[in-house]
Amino acid sequence: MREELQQGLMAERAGISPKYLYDALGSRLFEAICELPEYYPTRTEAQIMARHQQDIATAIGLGVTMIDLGAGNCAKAARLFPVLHPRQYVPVDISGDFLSQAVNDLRQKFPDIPMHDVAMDFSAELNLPAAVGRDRRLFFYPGSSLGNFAPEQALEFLRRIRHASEVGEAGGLLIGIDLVKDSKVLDAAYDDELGVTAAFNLNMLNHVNRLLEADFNPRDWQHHGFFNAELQRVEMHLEARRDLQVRWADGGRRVFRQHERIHTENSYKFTPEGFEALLQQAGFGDCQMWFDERRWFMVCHARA
Ligand code: AVI
Repeated sequence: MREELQQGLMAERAGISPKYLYDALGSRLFEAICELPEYYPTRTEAQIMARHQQDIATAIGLGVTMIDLGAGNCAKAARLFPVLHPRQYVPVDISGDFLSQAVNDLRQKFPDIPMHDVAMDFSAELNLPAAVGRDRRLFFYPGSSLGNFAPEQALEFLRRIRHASEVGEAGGLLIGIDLVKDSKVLDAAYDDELGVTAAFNLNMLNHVNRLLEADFNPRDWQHHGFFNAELQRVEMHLEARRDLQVRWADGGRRVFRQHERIHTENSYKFTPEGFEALLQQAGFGDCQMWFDERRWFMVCHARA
């Protein structure tokens, strides 16, 4: 971790992986982002799922093993239980303690659904325990989190999901995908008026300070979040407000000139055609898509 962080900071174009956005405070700030009027993805996806839940359930079929990637509080999956009636629910998340608490609460509400929580960094590997059903696995990956992978990593990740969903009788994938749209909408969603996204981005410096014993002062940095139309992605950066020097343990240091930036996140946006092509490249078969009225977001089911 320290090695990876130092390499990123020393690179000619400095960068920090977006996974460092999520310490305890960062995770709370992300929850607050999802409530912002400008950040449409969370509520748009929920509307699509609610409006089309019957069609979604018909496409998937009843009695699947539902594997929820990045389950968090499990709320998104739980909303589908009454129509999907999964045979088994398998929430997967890197934060094991938080997950088991959420699953315990959920067991009270849905005592008939067997649940098996898995604490794992699924972006690195997808080796599920033997207790997870092998037939008709439905991988659930909402929130357009796929957009935070670089394109080649996204393809690799989709391939891994496809392999894992055809170990027994073939299953599939239910995924939420954010779409390319007017750049004004995207700019506002990643640079909101209250400055919550700015705080989310700047908080990463406090996290890095703890991990690396570094001396970043968040007040010296400014948040930028904007749509890069050429690369079809929103980029987040932190820009130095003045010439400064950052030091960290083991004698590491870097000078940043005023306006020099650290790249902290990409959030790729897709077209329906582009995403369908990506699914095909990953080896998926039939695909069905549901949209909101503005076509800002889509929910997609693909067969393995
Ligand atoms: C988690 N992920 C899908 C969010 C996104 O929209 O890319 C993270 C985020 N970054 C800034 N705002 C939200």
